[in-house]
Amino acid sequence: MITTWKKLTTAAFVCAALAVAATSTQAQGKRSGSINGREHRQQERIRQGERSGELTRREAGRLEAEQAKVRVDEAYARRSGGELTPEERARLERELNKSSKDIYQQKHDKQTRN
Ligand SMILES: [Ca+2]
Repeated sequence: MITTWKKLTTAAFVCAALAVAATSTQAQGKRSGSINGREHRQQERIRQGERSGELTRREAGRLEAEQAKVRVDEAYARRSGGELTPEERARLERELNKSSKDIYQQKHDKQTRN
């Protein structure tokens, strides 16, 4: 019971954070272009990998989860009004460097859907 409740609470928090992220993405427009632009492009790369079969469903699922984590961290960093401090920005850039590398690796390993 307690575990289920915890899971629900966590899920609710993630949903709320993603909603905040979506809202702030719209509100921020170009000012935060580099972070949101990178998130967008990485998401596209994952979709492309799914279409081409370079990513197995499992690989795609893991990469999607990694993207979701970055968006939650971004929402958390923006909670005070949208602006990122240089430290927050640097941290998100680091996470995006890692996820970008992970996408590359998964698209170029021997596991494919076909
Ligand atoms: Ca692969």
